[in-house]
Amino acid sequence: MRIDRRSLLIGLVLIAATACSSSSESSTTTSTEATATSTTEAASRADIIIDGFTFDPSTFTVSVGDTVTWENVQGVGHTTTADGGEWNSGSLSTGGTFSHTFETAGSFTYFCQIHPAMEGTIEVQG
Ligand SMILES: [Cu+2]
Repeated sequence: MRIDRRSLLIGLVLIAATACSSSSESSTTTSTEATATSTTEAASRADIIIDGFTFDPSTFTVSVGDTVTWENVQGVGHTTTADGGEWNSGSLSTGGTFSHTFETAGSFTYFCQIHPAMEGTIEVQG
């Protein structure tokens, strides 16, 4: 009887230890989620996000003198290249950004040299 009771106690201690370690695992998961959130906030500082083979938003309106920033968040290289040659980012890898300042008013269309079906427009108001 005594031996049975002792092994029951050992079993309870093991269960408690397991419960303890699984609760510390879940707090680790929470801090990982917090890090992911701040990464998303950093990405949202770009004006135009390149993802899913699209420029988002595809039409973006600014004023003369404004700087537009693109960020590629897709796991594929992309460029932002003006049809009229005003700018060309070259290939942006994942997480890569490119900025261009617009000094003249007008409508500027651009595309991705790697995937020419990707198109966008910057409307610059004087
Ligand atoms: Cu592309």
